[in-house]
Amino acid sequence: MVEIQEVLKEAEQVGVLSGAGLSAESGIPTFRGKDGLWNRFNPTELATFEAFQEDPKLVWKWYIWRMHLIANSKPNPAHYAITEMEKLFPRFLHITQNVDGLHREAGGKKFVELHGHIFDGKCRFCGKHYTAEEFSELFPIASKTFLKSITEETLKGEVFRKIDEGELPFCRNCGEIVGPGVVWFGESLPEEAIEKAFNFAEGCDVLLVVGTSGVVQPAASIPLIAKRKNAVLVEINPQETPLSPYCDFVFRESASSALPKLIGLLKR
Ligand code: BV8
Ligand code: ZN
Repeated sequence: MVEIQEVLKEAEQVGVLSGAGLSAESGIPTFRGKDGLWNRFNPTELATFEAFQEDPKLVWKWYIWRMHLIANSKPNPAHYAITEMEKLFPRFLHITQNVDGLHREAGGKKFVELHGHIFDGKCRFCGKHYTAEEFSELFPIASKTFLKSITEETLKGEVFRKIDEGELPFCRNCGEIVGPGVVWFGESLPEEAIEKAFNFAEGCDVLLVVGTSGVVQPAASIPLIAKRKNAVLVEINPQETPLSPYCDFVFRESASSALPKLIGLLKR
């Protein structure tokens, strides 16, 4: 069998499709794992526009809790390895489902965020988008700097109390309550991101599928689109997934151990 080293050495266009497993070793819980978020919360009760309209305070407390966790996390070696890949291949793109932005903190430039960015704001009533900076002015308790400066008990005490008392982000445009800048279930993905991701996947010589359970659509179709155009698929995941049978190479290990190893092979 051709070694993965040769395949990568010849590759001109390389993509990475990543999911929550990429940030697991930064201390951010995944969605469907044993200690996953969805085990403690029900996604349809929280990550949908209906849930938000039903109980915006509950949904905002859940997101602020996650944003606090992310604000106090750092990229892990897997994020840095992906950033390094940007320079190792003539054409490279990191297609992520993650909303935590750790790939940005790791110096990544060539990425698309299929499911948005958790520190941005999105008004689902008038469509206005708020960048992370604009949103932190509108909703100071959602700013990274503030969240970095408080403990979990301040978060669950004072901050949650403020939200309960009605401190929420009201849209500058239409006055309605602004939600987090992520893609919820039932919402379509950002046109530009999905277009760029699908086009790039079709031209890939190699696509690395890192830390995703491959269940959420349409992201989970990206590896199959690449495969149909003869890409070599590489799965990096301690667990088996529905994508495993389509993969030419499988690393049944964590992203932060496999990715730096792959970089090492390339540099030899
Ligand atoms: C849409 C953002 C329609 C919010 C998220 C029935 C069948 C098929 C599809 C559907 C269906 N019913 C509904 C749908 C569509 C639905 C969907 O796919 N549902 C699934 C659950 C069945 N999809 C949608 O609704 C999408 N929109 O379809 O719109 C439409 C079309 C046109 C016009 C209008 C509307 C929107 C999907 C996006 C939802 N948003 N999150 C937030 O974060 O709060 S989903 C969420 O799941 C995250 O974005 C996450 O990235 C994504 C995927 O999960 P993973 O990243 O894979 O994470 P997971 O925990 O599952 O797996 C982690 C993996 O890592 C595991 O395999 C684990 O083994 C591994 N791992 C653990 N540790 C490590 C590791 N790997 C490496 N190293 C480690 N250390
Ligand atoms: Zn608005």
